[in-house]
Amino acid sequence: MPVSGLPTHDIPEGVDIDGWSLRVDGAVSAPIEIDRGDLREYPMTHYAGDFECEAGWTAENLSWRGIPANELVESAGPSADASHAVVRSLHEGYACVFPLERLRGSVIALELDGEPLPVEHGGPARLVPVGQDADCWESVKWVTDINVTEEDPVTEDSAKDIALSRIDASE
Ligand SMILES: Nc1nc2c(c(=O)[nH]1)N[C@H]1C(S)=C(S)[C@@H](COP(=O)(O)O)O[C@H]1N2
Ligand SMILES: [Mo]
Repeated sequence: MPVSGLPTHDIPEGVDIDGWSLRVDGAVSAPIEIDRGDLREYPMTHYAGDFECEAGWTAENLSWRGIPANELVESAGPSADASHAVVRSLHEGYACVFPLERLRGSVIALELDGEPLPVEHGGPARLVPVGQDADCWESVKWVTDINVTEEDPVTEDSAKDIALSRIDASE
């Protein structure tokens, strides 16, 4: 039995969660880097929702638990002009750009359906955007870096292209 209704995909080459840590850096006054042990110092929240992939499948009523992204962003002290963030991953080359306000409202999920988030679904930490209008590629698995910026780093965003080219290839 899979841990959830999420289908399992191959873990990209090079994803090695030993020594995983999560940084918040860029346009912040106090960059932070937290490891697995530090995670429990942050408050946790719960979010339940369906997860819909552009490829045509939906996993219904997933129950996520994790740290509100706002807690991490705030603790690093974003600059007054901070407007966006690039979220990066152990998955080399995968990067997703968010307006900072949207990122603040999302969850850095550590648990799925009451279990520690399995590595195949992005453990130890997966970004879960909150709300109906999120795109599947915004749910960055194996998050390692939230890089705060003062302008829209459009050219940094690779997640959508990676996800859509994978969908095209499977059709
Ligand atoms: N790092 C990373 N995160 C990612 C992706 C990816 O290729 N790399 N794919 C995205 C897409 S398109 C989907 S549909 C979901 C799939 O989640 P799952 O593998 O847990 O089913 O992960 C998202 N997050
Ligand atoms: Mo997707």
